[in-house]
Amino acid sequence: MRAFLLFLLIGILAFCLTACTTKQQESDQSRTEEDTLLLGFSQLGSESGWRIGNSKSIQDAAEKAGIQLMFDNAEQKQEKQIKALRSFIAYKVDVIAFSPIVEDGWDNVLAEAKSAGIPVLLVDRYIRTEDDSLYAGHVGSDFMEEGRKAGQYLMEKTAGMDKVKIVEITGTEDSTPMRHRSEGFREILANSERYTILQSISGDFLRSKGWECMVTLLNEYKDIDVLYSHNDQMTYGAIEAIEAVNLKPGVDIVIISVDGEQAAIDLLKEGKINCVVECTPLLGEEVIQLALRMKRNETIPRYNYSEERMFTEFDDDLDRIGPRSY
Ligand code: GZL
Repeated sequence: MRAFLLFLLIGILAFCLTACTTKQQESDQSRTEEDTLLLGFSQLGSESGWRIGNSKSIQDAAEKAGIQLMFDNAEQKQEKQIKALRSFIAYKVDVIAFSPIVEDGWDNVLAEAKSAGIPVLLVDRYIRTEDDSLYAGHVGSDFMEEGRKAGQYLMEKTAGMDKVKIVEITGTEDSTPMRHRSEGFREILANSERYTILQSISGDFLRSKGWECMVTLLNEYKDIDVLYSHNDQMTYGAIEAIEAVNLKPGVDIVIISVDGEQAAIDLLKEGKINCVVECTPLLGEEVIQLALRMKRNETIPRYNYSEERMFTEFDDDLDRIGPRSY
């Protein structure tokens, strides 16, 4: 009898152990399946330290998560981005993510992704479309808020001035950051009649064009009080042009810049830039987590905004700003 009971006990234990192991294997297998991800990412280019930092952030996060990443750099050309998206569709990736260089012209290719059953995540910039079903959500900055922050700094900086003459060097025409950084800035300045925007020229987020724009503006206007530049790269070019005519950036011309690259923070500490509105490129972790959720057919939040700061000459802790990774 004792032998029978012992045999029965061993049998029950063996059964439970096998069941648990299989369950664990199934769980590992299902978790592995769920968490395997082939992500197609179309990056718009390499135009700035911001963009290079953004690409690195996404590539590093994909490697850390152990997912497969098909990464394409469109070198500032929308047609190359569209071609990359079509190749991702042909390759039957699980999820498509991309940073659209401009807001218009995406409906056809995104309709093809939708027909192929591939969900799309917008990264950094937005598209303009009548069909909201063409993408699942967006992750990146609130560019309107960045523009408002620039305006709020300027209101504080120029409180004692009765007339303030501003020039603006904007980013890529028809891109979301260009449109919204302008709009948010003007929304704040509209509260006072003291501000005049003398001219706004696109520098396409490029250092060389930032220099060209500032040379043109300095030749045109002899009484510029403020430069509002939509990214640090164009600001560096503008500073070169300002110094070439023996004006002091940050003193003779107040300079507001956006991004928060290391070089811009260094210039802020030197007093050559007065305000740096942060726009973080470090979106990789969130892109991967959102893409994994999309792979699992989860509904993701439509808007996933980054937390961002502003650094100005009025801060008493500039020396405590840690190293920037872009
Ligand atoms: C903003 C991003 C912009 C940066 C520029 O999120 O799209 O593009 O501000 C970059 O530096 O070129």
